[in-house]
Amino acid sequence: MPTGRITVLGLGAMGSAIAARLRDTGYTTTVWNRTAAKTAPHTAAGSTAAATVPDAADAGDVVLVVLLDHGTVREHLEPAAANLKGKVVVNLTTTTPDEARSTAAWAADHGIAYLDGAVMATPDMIGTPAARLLYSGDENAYAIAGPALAALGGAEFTGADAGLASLKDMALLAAMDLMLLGYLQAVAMMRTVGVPAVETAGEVESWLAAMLPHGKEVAAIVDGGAYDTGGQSVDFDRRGLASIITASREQGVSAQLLEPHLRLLDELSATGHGASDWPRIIDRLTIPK
Ligand code: FVH
Repeated sequence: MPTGRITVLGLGAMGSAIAARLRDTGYTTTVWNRTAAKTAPHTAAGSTAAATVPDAADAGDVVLVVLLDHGTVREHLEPAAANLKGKVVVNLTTTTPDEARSTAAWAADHGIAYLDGAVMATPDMIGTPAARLLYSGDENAYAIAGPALAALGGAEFTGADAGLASLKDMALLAAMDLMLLGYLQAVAMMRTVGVPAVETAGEVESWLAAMLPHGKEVAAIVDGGAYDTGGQSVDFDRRGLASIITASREQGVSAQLLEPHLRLLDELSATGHGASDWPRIIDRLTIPK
């Protein structure tokens, strides 16, 4: 039976799933939520409800924060700083890397061991091997909270920079976002001739599955940094993309998702890199600090 007192701040969809999983695993759990009525199913199942965040902080050795956003987290943690001193706080709320670093600095100033987490899962996946949770920040805090965190799903410590978990989360979400927009572009094009989205979805899935392994080749070109492998070039890609844009427009479909990509390739070509490997586009994505 696990020992340790865990507090969960926030009982939305994700916080509720996390509190339930920890309770079911055998942890003594205290919960707090702005809308107090949401604590009822948890107290009925064996958790204790705290009336205030400071009370909730007092009741746990490890405090998991699953609130809406960075502002909400700081709004509720700051008044409880004295109660959190000497404890482990694991913030699973989605934040940006710099927001995570800012909360880590605030925690350090108040003697709080801070871990920032990123949940790569939906609430129904919590407690299953399909859930992947990333953590960064205080490694000692990770060692203390580790057994409880392992109950939530696959746990990975990504490094001492508190922003790393969030950065990886955001990077993977960026990849997903652009991929799903590509899917919608294909659906929009095929819909113009009456093909239902579900049929195009199957086609896109097979096509992307065949193409995805090439991602590692792209990565090798970027890591090599020379962009001279003689593979698909910027100018070759420009011609291909121009055709896709024209085809979209011919079918009455906007190309506004594709146009920024073409602009980046055009910029590369105009600066003398038309013969470079197309992944050189990454240079256009990097903003000098
Ligand atoms: N749900 C998911 O699939 C995703 C998976 C990836 C990571 N996210 C992040 O997890 C955080 C919480 O998400 P959630 O799904 O639990 O969100 P909600 O169900 O909307 O619950 C939000 C909770 O935040 C409380 N809250 C909102 N505003 C305030 C406030 N000003 N003061 C105090 N608490 C606040 C809200 O309380 P209430 O509305 O019930 O009173 C909920 O407890 C989030 O960062 C996701 O990005 C989940």
